Amino acid sequence: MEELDLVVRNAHVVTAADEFDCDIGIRDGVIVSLARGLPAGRKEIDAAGRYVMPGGIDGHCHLDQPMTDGTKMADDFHSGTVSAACGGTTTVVPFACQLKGQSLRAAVEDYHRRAEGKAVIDYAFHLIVSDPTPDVLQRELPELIAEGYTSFKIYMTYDDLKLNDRQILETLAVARREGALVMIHAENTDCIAWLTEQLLAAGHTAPRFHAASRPMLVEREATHRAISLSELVDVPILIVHVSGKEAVEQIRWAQGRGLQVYGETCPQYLFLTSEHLDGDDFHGAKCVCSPPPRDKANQQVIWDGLENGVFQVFSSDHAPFRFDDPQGKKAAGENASFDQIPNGIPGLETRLALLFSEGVLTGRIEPQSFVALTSTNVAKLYGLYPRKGSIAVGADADLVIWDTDVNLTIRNEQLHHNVDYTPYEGMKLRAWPGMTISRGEVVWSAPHAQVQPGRGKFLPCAKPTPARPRSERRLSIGGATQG
Ligand code: DUC
Ligand code: ZN
Ligand code: ZN
Repeated sequence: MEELDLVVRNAHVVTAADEFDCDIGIRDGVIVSLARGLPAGRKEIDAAGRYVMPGGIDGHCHLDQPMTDGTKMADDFHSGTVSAACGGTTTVVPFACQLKGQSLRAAVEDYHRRAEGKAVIDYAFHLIVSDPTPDVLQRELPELIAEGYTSFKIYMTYDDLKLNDRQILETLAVARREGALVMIHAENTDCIAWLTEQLLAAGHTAPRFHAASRPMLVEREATHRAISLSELVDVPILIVHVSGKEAVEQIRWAQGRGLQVYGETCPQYLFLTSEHLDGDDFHGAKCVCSPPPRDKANQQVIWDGLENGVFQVFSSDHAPFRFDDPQGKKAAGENASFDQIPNGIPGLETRLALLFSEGVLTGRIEPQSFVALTSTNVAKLYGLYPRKGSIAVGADADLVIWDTDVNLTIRNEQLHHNVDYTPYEGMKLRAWPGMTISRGEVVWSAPHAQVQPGRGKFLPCAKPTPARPRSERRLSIGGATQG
């Protein structure tokens, strides 16, 4: 047998399906053997006693996304992917966002330019469709889906992004025809606008009123509407960044009716509450994101949803704005009203360790479910599986080797993003990736990043594995085929 480039020895491998002890043999960036007692490789890593899992895939993060309001995202494809790698993530899927009036193709080309030469781990793109003109729907979107941009996000709120119900239906119909997966930001825009107006008129301008302007009801109503529109068109959808009980109830209801409605949640809905928006001196702006964090009872519902299968994916929704920066949270001034604060919080680097520490090590979440939520299901939903998202012969050698004997306090100064704060400052963790391997190369060996800008490769995506309309789905049981 030709010599192996790397052997990760004595690994305690966890995949979404299995848990077993073996050596992992890697050649040319690909896993070529899984066995005990593999011959020596050119390089050896001893993982004895440690969990080795597929590298994380962050299926929802915003990097260097052009903004129209004078703000600027703090992370580009270099700092963002370094930060991801140091937190155990080996693939990111950020958004090529169409600005109104712009062609989708121009947005994609612009976004490629932003990534090239900078990314240190592999990346794919979702599209954001904000201007579904006839040309976009009939020509551009189908062409881009065929070229490997097989998922796209649509918004039900934000003035420069939102689609009305008719536009959503037309866009969903293209997804159905072309086999793409649609991610939906579900919040009722008119309710938010009306509540915002009321709050501002009453002089309630502080960051904490951001949460009051987007109560659970607005998310529940839009989630229900998104589900109904997708049912009408008969197309799978993913409801992204679900924040609490009422939206969970809608998704569970849809799933119970056999609809292909998937759910995503994020660390902010497990670890933050609306009280984090309270801080003095405008500090609450650091946790302004949409939907907003809720309360402890809703956190519990989100934990339950991760355990009981309502959610398929766990993403960061990393949307990085610096706090003390005129292009960041203070873009409209030190004491801007809540509606002028850019939405979003950082979380690429802390996503996996937070869930591992508080989910797996507390026994709330099985290790296999952790892998499914943070890697395998993401790869399947976005057409990156089986190259990504598993530890299997033929898969890319994207691995994370966990240190689970640590006693760590999250400090922003130890993170690698370009944001001047983390919402999780001071939180205690019992696990952190000791090593991240991307296509057989060590990119993070605690406490050092070992990265080469531009080594990350663009990944065209296949059509998503489960994204088939109901009418085309067949479940094969014991040879019989059911509709
Ligand atoms: N909400 C979004 O929809 N996107 C980015 C950040 C946020 O808070
Ligand atoms: Zn969103
Ligand atoms: Zn987002």
